[in-house]
Amino acid sequence: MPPSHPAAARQSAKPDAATAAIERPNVVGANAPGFGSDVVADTLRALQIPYIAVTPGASYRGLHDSIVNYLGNTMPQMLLCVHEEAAVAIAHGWAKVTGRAIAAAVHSNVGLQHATMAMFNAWCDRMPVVVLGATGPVDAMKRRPWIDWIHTARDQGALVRGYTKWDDQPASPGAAREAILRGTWLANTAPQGPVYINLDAEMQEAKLTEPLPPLDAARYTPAVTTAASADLVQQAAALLKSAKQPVILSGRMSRSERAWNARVALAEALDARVITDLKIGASFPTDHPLYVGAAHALTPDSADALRAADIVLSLDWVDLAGALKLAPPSPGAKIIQVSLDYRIHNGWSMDYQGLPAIDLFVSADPDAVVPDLVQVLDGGRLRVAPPPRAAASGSEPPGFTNEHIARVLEKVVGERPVTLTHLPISWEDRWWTFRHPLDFLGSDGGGGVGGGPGISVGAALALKNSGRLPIAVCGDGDFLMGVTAVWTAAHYKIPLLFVIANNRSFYNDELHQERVARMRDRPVENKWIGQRMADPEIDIAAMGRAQGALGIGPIKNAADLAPALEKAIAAVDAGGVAVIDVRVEPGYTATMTAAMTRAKS
Ligand SMILES: Cc1ncc(C[n+]2csc(CCOP(=O)(O)OP(=O)(O)O)c2C)c(N)n1
Ligand SMILES: [Mg+2]
Repeated sequence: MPPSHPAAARQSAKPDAATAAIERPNVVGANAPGFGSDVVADTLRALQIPYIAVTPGASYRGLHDSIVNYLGNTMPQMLLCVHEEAAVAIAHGWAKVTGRAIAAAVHSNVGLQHATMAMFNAWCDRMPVVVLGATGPVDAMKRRPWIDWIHTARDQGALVRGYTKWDDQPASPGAAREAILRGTWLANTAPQGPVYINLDAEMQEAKLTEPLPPLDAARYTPAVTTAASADLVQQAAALLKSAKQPVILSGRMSRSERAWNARVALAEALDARVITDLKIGASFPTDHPLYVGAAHALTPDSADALRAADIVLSLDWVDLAGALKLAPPSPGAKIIQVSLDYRIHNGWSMDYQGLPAIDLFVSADPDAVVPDLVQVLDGGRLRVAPPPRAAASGSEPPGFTNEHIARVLEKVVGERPVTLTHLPISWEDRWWTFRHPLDFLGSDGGGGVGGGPGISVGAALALKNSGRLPIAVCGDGDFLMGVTAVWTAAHYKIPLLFVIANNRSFYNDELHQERVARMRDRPVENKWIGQRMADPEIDIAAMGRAQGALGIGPIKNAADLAPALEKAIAAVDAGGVAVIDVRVEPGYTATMTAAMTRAKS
């Protein structure tokens, strides 16, 4: 399929050989499609979708049979998941690395209900996922008593329509083929996002009355131009040339190394200061002299840079209006927005954020615009060679916190390439240096806690054989809500290291209770009630072991962390999954606390 997103060009749709050897069916006999669901399976293969993450259910038993017994469980291969939320999160994580959609299959209305939060996360993260669902027979005469009735809904897609790009319920095999072609094309086209296709059980299981014509999937999934017109690029370049203190807000971008290099060239040509966002994947080298800081909301340095700016170039910043509200640039400053995001804003979800005042709007994919800008600007004011990787600096922080995890982890991994597939809420960009677009993949997107484990498993699958060590640093709340994704990683031999920042609490909300107590002049010391997961403390290492991972911990001080990490990394290098329970103290950094309380005030 032609790519519609720069990252797509890099993806090999080839499944991993070790994973491919798992769950081989016996005697795969059928060589001609005989049923409606065979057509669906054929279409997934024609689109070269390598995996379908599944949590099974009778509503799609026809499709299940087609993938196993007709396709031989190859292209796509099933990834069995213990929860639908994990199935969709795994597909989301795959997309975060590759820029392309794989499929997930969920059972009727109930499976879709389990999947919804993960679909919302993928939507807010603008990541493509093709979610296939199913319904009991639409024709009431064909329904089995009770079960087919409770698992049939008039408009199942309504459950997810507010946070998918498109949904459909095709009524024939030909229509199902078209729906999967259209859905996959839409999901992969910028701005990307999940789609939902609901397959009628009756349609799946019915015998084909006549064969469908041959399919050339590429002709139904054309490349979409996402570049800006030359005129708009000229206008943007002219504005930028006039700037004395330009700032780049480096937002949603692909994992392409070429696009990364172009971004660096643009910043250098403009001598522009660059702000990134930990909500999304790495987009600029954090050891570059022009780098200011990353934001959950906005760090103090980033806010200062923004206030001093005379031109702000937003490269699809997630919340441009919010940033300009928190740190208004000087009067008369010009705002340039490069984004296609407006194309999918809808009436249900407000994840589109506030409406920013803009002086020049460039309706295009920033990854396509930046190289054009660099060319038009033709060199620039500054040429800086990136300095060597900064050594961990400053004195040892007190206690045992997420910062210790970062410091020890950085020492243990040394110079080997690492991908941080997920980070806990309380994490600061200065703790880790990003030098490559795959060094960090960003957050869950929608603030749906529990996404971290599944996203990390999908990302780790996409990173298999890349030479990169995937590391998921998850809060204990996040890990526990999505914990069964560990089994899928262990079962399909997906190497991955989980480091759990276990403060035995939904600590984020302790901070909120503290704030409310202060506002109301009530006892702050009760903030832990209804938040702490203690008495008994949950044995997180055992939850890893229970699912086939190496479980280590609890690790209660920084000195024990390095040997634990070394042992865990050896297990991951040998192809396994490891989970380390690190018992950090409850508490957030001052910057994080300030950002949260500011956002709430
Ligand atoms: C599905 C869901 N439930 C609840 C919340 C509210 N919430 C936001 S952060 C948070 C705490 C997460 O705990 P953990 O992952 O352990 O991180 P910590 O704050 O302790 O560092 C909660 C419960 C949410 N965002 N999503
Ligand atoms: Mg916690």
